[in-house]
Amino acid sequence: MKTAQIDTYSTINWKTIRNQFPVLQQEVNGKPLVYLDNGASSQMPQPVIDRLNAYHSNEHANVHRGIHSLSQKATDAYEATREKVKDFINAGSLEEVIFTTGTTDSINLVAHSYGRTYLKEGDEIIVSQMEHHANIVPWQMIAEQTGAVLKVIPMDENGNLMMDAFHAILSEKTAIVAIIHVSNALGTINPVEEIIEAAHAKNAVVLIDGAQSVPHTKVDVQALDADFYTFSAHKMCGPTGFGILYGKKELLNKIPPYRGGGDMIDKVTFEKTTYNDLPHKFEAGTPPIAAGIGLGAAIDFLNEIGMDNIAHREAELLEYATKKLSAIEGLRIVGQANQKASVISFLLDGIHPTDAGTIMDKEGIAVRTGHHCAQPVMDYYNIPGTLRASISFYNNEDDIDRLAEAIIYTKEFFV
Ligand code: C6P
Repeated sequence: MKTAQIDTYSTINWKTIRNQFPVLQQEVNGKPLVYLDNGASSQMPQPVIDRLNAYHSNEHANVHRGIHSLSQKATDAYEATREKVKDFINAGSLEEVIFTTGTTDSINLVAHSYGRTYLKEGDEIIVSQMEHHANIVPWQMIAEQTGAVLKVIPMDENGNLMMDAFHAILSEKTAIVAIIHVSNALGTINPVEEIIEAAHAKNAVVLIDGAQSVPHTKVDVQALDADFYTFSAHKMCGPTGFGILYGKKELLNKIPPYRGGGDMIDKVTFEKTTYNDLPHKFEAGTPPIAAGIGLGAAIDFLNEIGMDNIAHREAELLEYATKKLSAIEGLRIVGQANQKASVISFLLDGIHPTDAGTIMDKEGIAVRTGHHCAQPVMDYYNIPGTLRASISFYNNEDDIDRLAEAIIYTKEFFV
């Protein structure tokens, strides 16, 4: 990821930051925990946990419904998160920030609401070989219902998207381009600026799956000119069950609600229902209020460190880890793209990833094993899965050293 000139970087005490994550202070299987599964879910720092406790202890009430003080307090705290998200990703207005339950929910909202309304037979939806299932399956479902056709941008052996192929696939028939910003399985950072510009030249709408980018670098949705951008709170030091759909206002206004119920309506009669204004039109039912407030605290925490500093620290750790792991005989890194985020997928000669992951867990090392909800990536490499170390800014060089030691131990275990 690109990092700006960082004036504050040298003044940051990463140890103090790490100490704010209580989960990291424990032993697992008798060994100090090394948590390298941040791609699946990152950990919550004390200020986020404290904020959740404060809400549960003193502010719990439903939002947007009560005129009583507690409900207003909860609503204010919940809506403050919308303002924080708007600033965090530089959305044009609060109306463009839709609260969902996560990236999967956000993509389904666009696929079902936009897709079902505007796609017709013969239209094309472009995704890539390295999509997470959440950015494949909803589009397949909509393609089946509408007669639209799914096209796939191939990738090369290193995990770079083949951009010539993308430009060749893109045509007047392309209605939607739905692309992962950073691959969860390979770490590839995709050239989304180029993809968005080219797609817009053909009048296609672009959705970017930012689940693995927003937690790790500064994202400016207006500078990108993304039409839709999606991400999850639990991968950015926030709680589970909460996520964001950013959408351009004119597009969100053009599409129908995804789910019906309380809060998303203006007036309900048995003859006809009219809908609430943005953003509430897409937010039916009681939301995960605590999780939303928790995301606000997580954004404050990330902002205090600075997203450029976070990107810089993770790039340092990625470089350290790549060198360290590359030196281990019989270890193959899967995904060596030109631009990479702090994810290392790897294989050990002759050892199934699940077996290796089990031994590493005994050593207190948490890595993910399997297909990482990206089976087409595994099919491409003709492998059942990988081991994946996904690194966060609160990891350190000791964690990487422990990872390397555990890998060597695992290799010896299976000799
Ligand atoms: N990837 C991983 O271990 P949800 O579950 O809705 O918060 O996020 C889904 C999702 C969508 N896109 C990308 C790029 C993702 O990485 C994920 C979640 C986790 O890689 C769990 S499979």
